[in-house]
Amino acid sequence: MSRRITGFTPSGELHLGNYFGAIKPLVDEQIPDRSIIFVSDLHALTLDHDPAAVRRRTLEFAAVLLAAGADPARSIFLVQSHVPEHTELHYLLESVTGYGEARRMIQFKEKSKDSDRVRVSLLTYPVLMAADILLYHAGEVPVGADQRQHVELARDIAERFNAAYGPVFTVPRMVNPPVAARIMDLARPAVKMSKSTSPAGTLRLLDSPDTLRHKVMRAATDPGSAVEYDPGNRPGIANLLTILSACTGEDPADAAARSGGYADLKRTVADAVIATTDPIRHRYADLGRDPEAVRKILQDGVIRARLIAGNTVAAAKRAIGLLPA
Ligand code: AQP
Repeated sequence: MSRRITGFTPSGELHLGNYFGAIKPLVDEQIPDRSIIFVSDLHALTLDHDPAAVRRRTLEFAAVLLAAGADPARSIFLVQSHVPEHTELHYLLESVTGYGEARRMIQFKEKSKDSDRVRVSLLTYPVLMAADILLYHAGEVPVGADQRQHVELARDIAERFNAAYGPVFTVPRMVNPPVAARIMDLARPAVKMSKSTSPAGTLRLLDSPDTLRHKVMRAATDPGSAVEYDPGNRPGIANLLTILSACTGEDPADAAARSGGYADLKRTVADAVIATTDPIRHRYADLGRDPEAVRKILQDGVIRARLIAGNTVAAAKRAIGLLPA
């Protein structure tokens, strides 16, 4: 059985899109020594960043992920920069990646377009993401739909390396959740909910119940008043129904049929979001009282991760032609 891996970049605050797109699919199926969850702190250095905020959020992300169900007894749980093999493999993989390939990444194009001081790491971080995945021979990568191109790049790099230098890497595949692979921003349903979009449109996992309710009740809706699941023509309502479906497991069209109008739907969605996130907030509050326990879990994770990662890097170095020390 192959491993499963997913990571979270401490560039803002974790939200419901992160939860349904990647956290829940991974924590629901944790298998000892087969599941890897990490805080991708190095990815947070690709845009202007505040060093103190990245450090603080890294520990906060670790605590939120634990509160959301990451179980160190069943998963290897780590911070990316604590395992130097991530960056070591990154360089080796850069040596089998084309500049044109990296430049074609949609996230690079979007995040670089309004900046005149683009960091080289913004161009190359998808290769680091390939290293994150290939390092652990992960066959499955549970992620949201926005990560499709990056996982495809990881596949291409693995196949190219294996063909040129021998079979070192497992070729990964992306796993999307059946619903909620792309939750949209509540205030602007044309863009995905994200750490860096509008606070009003982003349901943060640590938002208070009142804040969550306020944001849902103010969500942008569509002209008309019928509650129908029609993502093409009624994106605002479809997004609310998708969120409801992700929270309750009910089919979005069935939820639409049961709903008594926009206000009624919003009340139901707010209740479902609060019920889903309440246990996370409570466990987070408990963990917050003992940050040392979180640090200890991360230290254990590094030891376990390096046992796998060290072997992969050694094999990759040998295959690509480096003289063993
Ligand atoms: N809106 C979303 N719906 C479903 N899945 C989502 N993911 C992100 N947004 C949604 C998934 O969450 C995982 C972690 O994402 P990330 O930390 O790597 O960063 P990201 O995709 O860049 O997340 P954001 O929130 O959009 O951050 P910013 O604004 O900083 O770029 C990934 O599996 C992602 O697919």
